[in-house]
Amino acid sequence: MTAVLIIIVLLLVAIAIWQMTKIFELSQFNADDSQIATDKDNKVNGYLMFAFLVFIYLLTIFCFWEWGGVLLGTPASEHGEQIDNLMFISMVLIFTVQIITQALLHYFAYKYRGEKGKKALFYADNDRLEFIWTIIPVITLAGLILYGLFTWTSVMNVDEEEGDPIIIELYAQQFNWKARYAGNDNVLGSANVRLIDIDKNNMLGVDESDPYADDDIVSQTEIHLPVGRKVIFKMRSQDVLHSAYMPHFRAQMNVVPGMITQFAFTPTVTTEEMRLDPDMVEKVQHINQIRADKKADGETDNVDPWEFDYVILCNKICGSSHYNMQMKIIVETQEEFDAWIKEQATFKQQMAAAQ
Ligand SMILES: [Cu+2]
Repeated sequence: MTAVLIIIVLLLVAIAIWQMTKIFELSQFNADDSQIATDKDNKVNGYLMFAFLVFIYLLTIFCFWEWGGVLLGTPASEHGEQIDNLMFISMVLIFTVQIITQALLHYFAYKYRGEKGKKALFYADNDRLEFIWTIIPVITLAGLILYGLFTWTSVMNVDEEEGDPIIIELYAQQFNWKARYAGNDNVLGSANVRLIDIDKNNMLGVDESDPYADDDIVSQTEIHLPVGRKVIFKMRSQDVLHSAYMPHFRAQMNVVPGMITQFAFTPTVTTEEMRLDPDMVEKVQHINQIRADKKADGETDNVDPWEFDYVILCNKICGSSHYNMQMKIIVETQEEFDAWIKEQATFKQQMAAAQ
């Protein structure tokens, strides 16, 4: 890879030197003018502009056709729809403006191509025109920004008093996630990296002397969430900057050493229901097809058909194993959730067992 880059750089440097000598020659008095563009050259360039326009339109259509299927699909949280709408409206605006301006840009490049005897018109200014092309973007962008701000404020509602939320700590560490449930009192016991005790498997540094910590429950492998109940994630990082990314719930928040960040949402679709979602069924089939093809080509011996699960991923490049920093999230009914949480050992029980 480095070798290819070096070759490309050397090639570009050579082209630059060649072009500069050409400019130097042309600027000489009595220079040979065979290199000055003729009407025919300008016409060819004008048509090439049109060809480029067609190329970028076709490329856009091809990208949608080929990779449109990797979009996220049905949102699985209450606020997910709002985020998707904001994204959709922004994209429609961007694509509309892009399609129109590119067509105009390339058409004018053709129409006003160089021609012998053709002179550029000196046009000082036009207040009305300038007013129009200033005010339209101002109104559009102001509208979009206001809409985005309102969406942001409504999504970032982490009010602990509202809607009986369940409180979970997300603990990030190179290169894994851990979750700590606040337990029956729904209050997290205090914690500090200095209290981490590997012998007792107290990997989150939870304070044993804090009574609030007694009923906390630490899960090292998966997060269970009851459907329809608001959850507030309080995030801590042990080492470097991480980012908690839960794409299906349209949730992302940086996890910063030395401070607690938070994000709240209400899951609306259970894992079982999402597995039956037509979009998801198609996506899973597609991935399993790729696996089967790879298996047939002898590229892999991983034959297990993949089954959909929600995930939390790390979205900050935090080190060598960043790519695999993830944990499974299971959204289930309240009864299933209660049954799972009952089986988990509390922090107090865990510490007592480690004595
Ligand atoms: Cu990370």
